[in-house]
Amino acid sequence: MNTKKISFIEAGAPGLHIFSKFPIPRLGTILLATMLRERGYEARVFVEDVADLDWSVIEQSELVGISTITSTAPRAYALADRIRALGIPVVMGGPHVSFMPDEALDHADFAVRGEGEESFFQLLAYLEKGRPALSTIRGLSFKAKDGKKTHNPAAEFIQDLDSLPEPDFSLVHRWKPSHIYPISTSRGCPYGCRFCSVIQMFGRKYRFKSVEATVKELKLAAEVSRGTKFIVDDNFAADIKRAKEILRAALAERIKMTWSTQVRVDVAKDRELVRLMADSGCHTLYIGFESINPATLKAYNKKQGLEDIVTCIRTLKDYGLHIHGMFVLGADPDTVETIRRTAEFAAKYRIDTVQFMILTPLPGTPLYDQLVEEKRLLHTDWSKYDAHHVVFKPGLMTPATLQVETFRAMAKFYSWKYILKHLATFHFHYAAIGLFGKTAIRKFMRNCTTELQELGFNNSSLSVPRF
Ligand code: B12
Ligand code: SF4
Repeated sequence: MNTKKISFIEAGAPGLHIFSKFPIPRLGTILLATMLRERGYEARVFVEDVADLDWSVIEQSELVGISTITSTAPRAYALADRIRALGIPVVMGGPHVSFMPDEALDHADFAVRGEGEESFFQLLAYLEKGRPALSTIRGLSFKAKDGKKTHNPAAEFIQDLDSLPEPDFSLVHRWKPSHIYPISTSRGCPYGCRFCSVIQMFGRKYRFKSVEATVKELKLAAEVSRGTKFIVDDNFAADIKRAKEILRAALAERIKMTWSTQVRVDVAKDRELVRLMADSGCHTLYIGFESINPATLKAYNKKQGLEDIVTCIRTLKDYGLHIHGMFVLGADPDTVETIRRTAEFAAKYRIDTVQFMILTPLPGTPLYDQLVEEKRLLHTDWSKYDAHHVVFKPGLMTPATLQVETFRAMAKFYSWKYILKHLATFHFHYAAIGLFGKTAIRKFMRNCTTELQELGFNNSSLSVPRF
């Protein structure tokens, strides 16, 4: 068959989340499209959170690839059904279908599990030339001739990340140079937190691009985009020596850019690294603090203590770096008190922005396996697996209490005091985030009314108090 015109779709979020105002595409589909373009294909990428789909292009496609995480899976499946009804074959990929390939094959012709670069191009070769045989393509799930869902062995992880091209954002429909610009410099993470799917998806071995390739990519990013550069690595400084070399080289090359990334609290143990980050234009560090409850940190297998969190905040503040603190609430040792104290902690230590996420058992994680085994999942409406909805029975609270207390904690943090304080100090960006947070919480509360009632919560207790 002919597969010269290929469209990719990153299915849109089911509702508001903290980054809704600043859409960032995941890099998978853009990388695949860039590789296709290099091989002479016509490829386009549609990211629903960036712009509406252009069906006139999608309907002309000879193959469509759809990327999904768990919360976007229902939308991704609806799109797959619609596209297949047009007679266009559909391939799905991404972290949800990697762990739920049977489900994906109810909607798509093929599912690619794990990293897609190798498997996708082998599948294309099969579709175009009939070779290699489907059964030999690692990481591929498909329906055999007798209709049996077949899952080939997993693919190997890509060892040479330098062999991947720099993603071409001009392939993304309605992409603007002012948008936040994502960059990936490494894959995998040497840790093993129980709620995280990164290890199962990208492996525990930390693989990374060379310093030269990374700096070249940063340079290109600074040229083509005015937006903040977001290094999407799960743990940018997992290899501290390498991180420092990159930053030193970026400084030597005088790359002018504002950037941010995700790190663990360990970064603060190396002041030289923190200084290099600040000097090279780092604006915000996104840090998985996860919990102020030591028992919960242990239950998450986070390998960090409360004192590490406090030291980290203090050190980063010494260097003027902003902190986006990510907390995951609702572990078995957590109580209502834990949640309330988390909001107080974040305000007391002047964390700049926070995300209070509700613990979510994502397929592929040890947490998911445990809660399935213990029959503690409330449902599998994946659209609610977005870290803003309670989807399991917590240990020491009712689901409704966890839901409402998390909203309250967010409302308490993004209070009028927070907004006015930032207005008074001319930090308008944060004042705007505070206002957005406030509005979003109210919308969430309204949207969740029915679910909360289903969870047994009393209607009169649903209001978010004013702080
Ligand atoms: C950047 C990022 C974000 C950004 C942008 C999100 C977006 N557009 O979805 C922000 C900060 C907004 C965000 C928010 C959220 N995120 Co996030 N995020 C990431 C992060 C760190 C990097 C994504 C990326 O670019 N990866 C690198 C590229 C190369 O990987 P990839 O896109 O997955 O593509 C590869 C394969 O998946 C596959 N593939 C992917 N698509 C396709 C399609 C086809 C056809 C094929 C063949 C192959 C294929 O091949 C690609 C190349 O190897 C990942 C972690 C990670 N390491 O991936 C988490 C991750 C995707 N996020 C996650 C989650 C849970 C969320 C939130 C729900 C909660 C939160 N953290 O706030 C929200 C939901 C947002 C939404 N879309 O609704 C989870 C998803 C797990 C799951 N099963 O659902 C991840 C995996 C993190 C984790 N710790 O588990 N996120
Ligand atoms: S949460 Fe962060 S540190 Fe923990 S396993 Fe996932 S990527 Fe690694």
